[in-house]
Amino acid sequence: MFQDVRQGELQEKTQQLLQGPLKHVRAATLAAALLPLASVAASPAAAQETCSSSGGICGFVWNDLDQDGVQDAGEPGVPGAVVTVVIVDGVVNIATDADGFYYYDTGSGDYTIAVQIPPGTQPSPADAGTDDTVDSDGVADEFGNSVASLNFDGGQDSTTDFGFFASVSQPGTGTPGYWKNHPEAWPVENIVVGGDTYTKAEAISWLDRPGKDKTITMFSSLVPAMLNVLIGNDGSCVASTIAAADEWMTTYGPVGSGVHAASFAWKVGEPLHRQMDNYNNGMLCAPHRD
Ligand SMILES: [Ca+2]
Ligand SMILES: [Ca+2]
Ligand SMILES: [Ca+2]
Repeated sequence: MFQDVRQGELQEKTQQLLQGPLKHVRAATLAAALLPLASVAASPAAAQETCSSSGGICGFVWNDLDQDGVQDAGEPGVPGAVVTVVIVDGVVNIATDADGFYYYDTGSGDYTIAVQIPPGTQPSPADAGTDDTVDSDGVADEFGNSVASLNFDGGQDSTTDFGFFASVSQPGTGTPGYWKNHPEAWPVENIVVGGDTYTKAEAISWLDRPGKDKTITMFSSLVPAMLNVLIGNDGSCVASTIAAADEWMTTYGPVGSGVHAASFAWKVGEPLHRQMDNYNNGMLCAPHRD
């Protein structure tokens, strides 16, 4: 009850600020400005599990520690997250309170709710499980937000929540040119391709060697893909392709065997090469090193 009253006061102060001097302040600055206010309403030690306001849209922004997209006991809220509510005639920026809740007092309508992805995190999987009251609803857009839409039919709606978890930091992928020119960056002294062992120097001498031999093309995307995984990049999207390409090199290699572009071998091999090329250029599940 006491919590409700303080929460109500906080909302009112927030609204005054939003409609007054802070109306045009950038979202991030606004979040910082509202943070001290939010901490006034900090709840006792036990984390709240539901919104405490009596009406409008509210939701929970939380640290989804086990990355499953579901709010579990012990997963803390993210205070001070920047929440943008898109309304008919514009946008309203608010911030989550000290417990990770956001509140926007409004009437029925269609809303889009966007939360700035906190630095170093990524959104949880959306709509995991069957219970909308405890799942995460946001999906990443290309502007650094996690976005959900809500058809609000009045009263209170507390189902639109946003989970985030810490991104695993990856060193980033290198292209054949990078691995050819940076022998010091190689994590191994020898590499096995298609059952044959190459020293680092031998492998480098083949990388991107000009010519029409497709075993060189395959070697030049396969070896960098292997190295990119070895140095700690996520290889989940390319693991089966690497295995198939290695198999291809066993069948049609070793490198320098003179496979032509018009051959059946390359009909099978080219899609593998393209996939690894995309991976090496940071277009798949690991970022480019630049
Ligand atoms: Ca979870
Ligand atoms: Ca949902
Ligand atoms: Ca939900």
